[in-house]
Amino acid sequence: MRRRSVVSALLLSLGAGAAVPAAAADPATAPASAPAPAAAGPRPLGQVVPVPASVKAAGGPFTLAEDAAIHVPAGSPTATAVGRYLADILRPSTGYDLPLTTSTRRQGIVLALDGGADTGSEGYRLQSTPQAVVISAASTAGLFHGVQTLRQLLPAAVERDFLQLGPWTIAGGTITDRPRYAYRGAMLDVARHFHSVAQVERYIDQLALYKINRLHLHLTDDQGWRIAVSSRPRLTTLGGTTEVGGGQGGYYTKAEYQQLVQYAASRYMLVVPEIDMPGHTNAALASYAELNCDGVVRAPYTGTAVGFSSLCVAKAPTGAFVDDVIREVAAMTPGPYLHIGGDEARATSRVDYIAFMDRAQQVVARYGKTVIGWHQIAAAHLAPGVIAQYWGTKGDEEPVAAAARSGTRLIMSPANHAYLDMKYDEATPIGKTWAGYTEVRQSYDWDPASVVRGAPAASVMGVEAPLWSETVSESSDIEYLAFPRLPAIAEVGWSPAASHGWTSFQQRLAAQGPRWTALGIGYYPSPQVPWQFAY
Ligand code: IFG
Repeated sequence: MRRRSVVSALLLSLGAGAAVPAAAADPATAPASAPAPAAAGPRPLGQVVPVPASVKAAGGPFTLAEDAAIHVPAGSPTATAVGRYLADILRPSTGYDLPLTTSTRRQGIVLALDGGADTGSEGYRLQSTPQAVVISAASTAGLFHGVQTLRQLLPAAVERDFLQLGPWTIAGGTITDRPRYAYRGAMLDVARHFHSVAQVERYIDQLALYKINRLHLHLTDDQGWRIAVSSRPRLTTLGGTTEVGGGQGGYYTKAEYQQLVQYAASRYMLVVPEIDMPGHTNAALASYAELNCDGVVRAPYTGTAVGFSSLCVAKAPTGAFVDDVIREVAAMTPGPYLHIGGDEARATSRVDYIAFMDRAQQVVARYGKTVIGWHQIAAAHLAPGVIAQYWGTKGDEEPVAAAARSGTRLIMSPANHAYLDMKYDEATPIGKTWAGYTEVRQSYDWDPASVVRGAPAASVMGVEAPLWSETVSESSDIEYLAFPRLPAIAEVGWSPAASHGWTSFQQRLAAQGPRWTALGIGYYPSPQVPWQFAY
């Protein structure tokens, strides 16, 4: 008997007929010792988040065999990397070898770069028959997104990193899928509290499960500067050593930033760096005296107020500073976007704000990047191609709608739906309340195309879920606030508007609970969701 079979037999003899009951997110509601009910048949093909564009159940199920292989196309190192990513997920839990092979037999799991044009640059087709599961796409990004769907079609136990009992069965049929929006982002504020490379990589892996493809890093603020700029060393040697609450802070060296960029890229996520200016700049004002109008260096700040700081727009050193920073951040960012903030510049006069933002846009363009700014940037003269990120709650900001009608594209992050740092309710131990308590249904029930009145639906390029970190210092804090609301926003960004429906989403979200438990994600067990605890 092969080792695996011995272990499986042993587990069976111990009566662990079902998967070991998952530790429920809320011990109070999970049965104390009752074994989880035996695994049901394969989950329905469409029980996936985000819901696929098209699902046709048909034919018998596919069951992963012990001697199955993962077939990858020859001559594509990036497709092979997707195959290896999938193998790394399946091997520990199934105990199967799952070798990668370039043989063209359609048996086992097949990743094929031959997607029909109808799945676009990020979509895929997944066909499940008793012989094979075939994921085909026009790009490796599509293969990667198809793999996320494949993961969710398998029992949640597949996410465990130690041997589980199968069977590993997927319902028969065909999924054809592609995203509604091209920009599906999550923002992590690493300035208020610093989050290490490992913490960010952990979040990247969690975001990938829901086909998020943009990671916006809020790198600078009043409380800390988190990205090394060689021509301005004190930004990190001084500005990087503080954070909210007085902790030691931290920052990414250029090598560490590159590591994050590459890790995100391996999960088909582009990094969008944000240098917030001219407000939210106390860390810079504490590092270089000449950036202050009075020439006096500011004291480091570890509180949570906003709107009190401003670069001195009129002074030449400020222009030189902006050029140094944007030049170096652009050079280390392969993605097309550079976010220059622009929010809450209450200590900057309107005239200075417009002058600053007009000039900053030119600097970003000079270094070959596309500007993203918080929607207040619409007060300035927006160059063609500039993107405004909407974070309001009322949708009545006419300058934003006017800019959109003139060609500015919008990323939707309405704070009363998409801000993951909002408390769920008054009992939530961390988070803020200024945009209102936000339960998961509120994060789900909105349409990006109708958030800003008067903005053409075609001006919306996507959605983004910001997570501000005034009250967020650990991965457990990130996960408690992001799950279950991030998957809701991911579905809003990926799935067709016509498929939008709380009842369906609620059921599909409930099935994600055991998956998060298997992944060690301590999620908020929202009372709005009929959570499943067995897998
Ligand atoms: N608004 C500020 C953030 C953060 C947030 C917390 C934006 C664009 C409130 N600006 O959101 O810096 O403090 O919810």
